[in-house]
Amino acid sequence: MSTVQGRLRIAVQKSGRLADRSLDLVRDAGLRVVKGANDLLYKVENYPIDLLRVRDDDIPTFVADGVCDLGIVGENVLEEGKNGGANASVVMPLGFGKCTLKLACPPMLDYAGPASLQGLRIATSYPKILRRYLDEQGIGADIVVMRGAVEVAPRLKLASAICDLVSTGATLEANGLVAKETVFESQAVLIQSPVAPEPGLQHLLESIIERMAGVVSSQG
Ligand code: PRT
Ligand code: ZN
Repeated sequence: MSTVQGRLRIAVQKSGRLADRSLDLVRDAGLRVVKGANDLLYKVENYPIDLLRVRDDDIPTFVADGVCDLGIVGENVLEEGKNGGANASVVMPLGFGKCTLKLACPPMLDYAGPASLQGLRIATSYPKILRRYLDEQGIGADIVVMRGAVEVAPRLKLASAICDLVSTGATLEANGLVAKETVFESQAVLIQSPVAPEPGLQHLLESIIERMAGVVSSQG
């Protein structure tokens, strides 16, 4: 059962690339959002719903654990955060926050396909997704985990290649890197908890999902 009696919770990114569009979606679905007592929680005036505003990395766990009933997060973060336990499930893609996790390297690296990465060091913030890709390709490479500024790794000789999110490609270009392989395609998704809400809120949960689906398809 959901931890807060009588109210649904939706986890959204507090600030960052998905924050505005997530709030827009919630509002377009007919939820009147007002600031709560603190920055962490926004309240919905016209329904028993709260928005929990957090780091995007925390959203999959909150939803998986039933601390939140729904969440809006990048598929890349969801995928990287998966573990052996119960996971949040994807309800639908939302059509924003689109980006691609790509392998990229400096032009001087003699690149002739993924096999060229054998035995090299690759910097990324997505070690699990990258490892899975490398395993599928049968490539043994060292993964250097960096929380940010992955694109500087080759210049600093921390790694020979990187695996990072790309949207416009401007960051790769500014750092003299060339995209080579697509590892994972991502966009924002609505995720749902494996933990059911209390019975009285089930109908509201379903109707919120339906309204969001309506908003997304009208934008498609
Ligand atoms: O603070 P918090 O932890 O919540 O946020 P964050 O800093 O971890 O994430 P944030 O706000 O940067 O991104 C949130 C989500 O937006 C990501 O998880 C992706 O699902 C999605 N997204 C879409 C992107 C991009 N596009 C993107 N371009 N996330 C990051 N980038 C970065 C990329 O890492 C690289 O540094 O932008 C740079 C490349 O952009 P281009 O346009 O130069 O190619
Ligand atoms: Zn984050």
